[in-house]
Amino acid sequence: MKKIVLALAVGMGVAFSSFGQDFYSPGERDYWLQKAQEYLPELTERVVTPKGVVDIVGDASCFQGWKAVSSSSIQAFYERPLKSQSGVVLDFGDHLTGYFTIVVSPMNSTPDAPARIKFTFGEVPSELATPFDPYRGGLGRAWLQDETVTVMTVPDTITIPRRLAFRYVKVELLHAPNYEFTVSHASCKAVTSVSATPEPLPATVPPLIRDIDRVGLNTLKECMQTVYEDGPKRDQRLWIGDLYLEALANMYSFKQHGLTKRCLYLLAALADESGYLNASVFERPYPHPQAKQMLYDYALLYNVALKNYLEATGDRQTAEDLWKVAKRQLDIAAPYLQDNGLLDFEKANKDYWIFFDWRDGLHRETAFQGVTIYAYQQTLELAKLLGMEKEVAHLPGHIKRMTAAARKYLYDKKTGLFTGTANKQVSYTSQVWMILSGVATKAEAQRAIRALQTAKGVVRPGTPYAYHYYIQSLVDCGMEAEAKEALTGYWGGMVQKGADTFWEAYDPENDRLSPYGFFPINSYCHAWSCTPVYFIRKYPGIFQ
Ligand code: RAM
Repeated sequence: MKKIVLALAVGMGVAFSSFGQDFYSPGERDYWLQKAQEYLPELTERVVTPKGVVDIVGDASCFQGWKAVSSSSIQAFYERPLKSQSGVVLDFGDHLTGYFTIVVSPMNSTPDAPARIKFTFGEVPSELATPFDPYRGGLGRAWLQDETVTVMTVPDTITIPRRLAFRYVKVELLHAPNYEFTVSHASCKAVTSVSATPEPLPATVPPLIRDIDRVGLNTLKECMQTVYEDGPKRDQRLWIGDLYLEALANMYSFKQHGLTKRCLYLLAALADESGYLNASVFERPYPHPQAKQMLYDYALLYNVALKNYLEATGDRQTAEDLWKVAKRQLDIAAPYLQDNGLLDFEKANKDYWIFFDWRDGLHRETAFQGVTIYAYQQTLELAKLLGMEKEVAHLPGHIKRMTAAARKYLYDKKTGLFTGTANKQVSYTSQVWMILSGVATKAEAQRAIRALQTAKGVVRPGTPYAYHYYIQSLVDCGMEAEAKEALTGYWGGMVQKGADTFWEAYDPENDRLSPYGFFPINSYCHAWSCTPVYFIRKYPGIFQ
């Protein structure tokens, strides 16, 4: 099977060149794909059974207004006919990613018709209580995890074909037949490619930090499948931005570097003909990219991920193999660099999806300048590690010029805050990227962070993704107490609201925030929110 997939995918790789001029040769693409396949991890399987039955109860004080309250034992549920308890919710006790099975058995008469059962799977209680239809989300409705099964003959054992991500399962009887039956022996074959156990935290670490670390590890474990997925419920694919953060967290926990290597090669093999990386790729039915979906900042962060990988593993071969790809990503910025040292944001914004965060109205100009400088610096470091500085001899000059321009045009000395040129919006993200790129001095960085707390109309991060960079910027500018407070406040907030795994979007002031217009479609086990694992373990002096 593996061989067939590889042949198909390699065929695809070759096809790239037949469409037009390909920046990479078919041989390069095939080799990168082969390397990716070589590091395809085995999934470990574990059969998990439900811990009990719960009621989903409305409670305004709980996350999104719902909570799960233990109601009866699983045995009691198995023994009674489904007809008498349709709508019951089983609780597996923790977040799982895998395949759900249940047994349907007749009670005391001969089944004479099919049975129709609906299963609804939820990562969080609200998914079991919020009607999915009429559907009004911005992403495909089919991501929502409800499945109707027609059991043609009873007894039978039913396995839902799609892989699911859930803690809770609602079981409803649709169109009751003329006979009684039970459902029992519910189980989930849970899968992950994680097989290592990270080092335990020292006994002195406070309980909240322990909880945050535990939930972060759980999030990462669930997302580590045959690639670093962004979310096992949705989108189940490899995105560069998610990989970047997952790889960091993995580096300080499971240390399964083979998965990082696989993902770096896979992204390279599936780059656009221009040589620029597509922001996300799919493994199935054969490896292919989400074509023409390029995220400016993600493409540049690939270089940082490669540098981090080299530093963590010393695997020069991989870094050398992929250096050409990293070098090519630098060119993405080139057309936008103006004589004054500023990048032309308006122009780039037309050509690319410039991301940084899911937050409506975020003005991304300043962060765009910052991430480019940062990626240039990190790529220069990578070049130095590989002895390739000569190939990027233009970088030091660019970094200097762009930094000076950012200081001149984007910094408001009066307020101590960074804003855009025409758009004077104040956001966390703008300050953060001016700090990470070293545009702000340490003193300026601290002043900007303090000014954020009192400035009016500040645009706050909408996702743990953006929050990660905020914490990193606090660490980088020496605001260690603030970094700890921010981490415990934000991720600790999710823990206190009952998170088993960390969420894709989170605003402490708006539990129902959704980038997609309908919160049940959000992912509640999302890769990019696992990074407390990295902070807690990389900087024990600050966070432990
Ligand atoms: C969403 C996913 C993914 C992210 C992109 C930009 O679709 O949540 O994690 O990387 O957005």
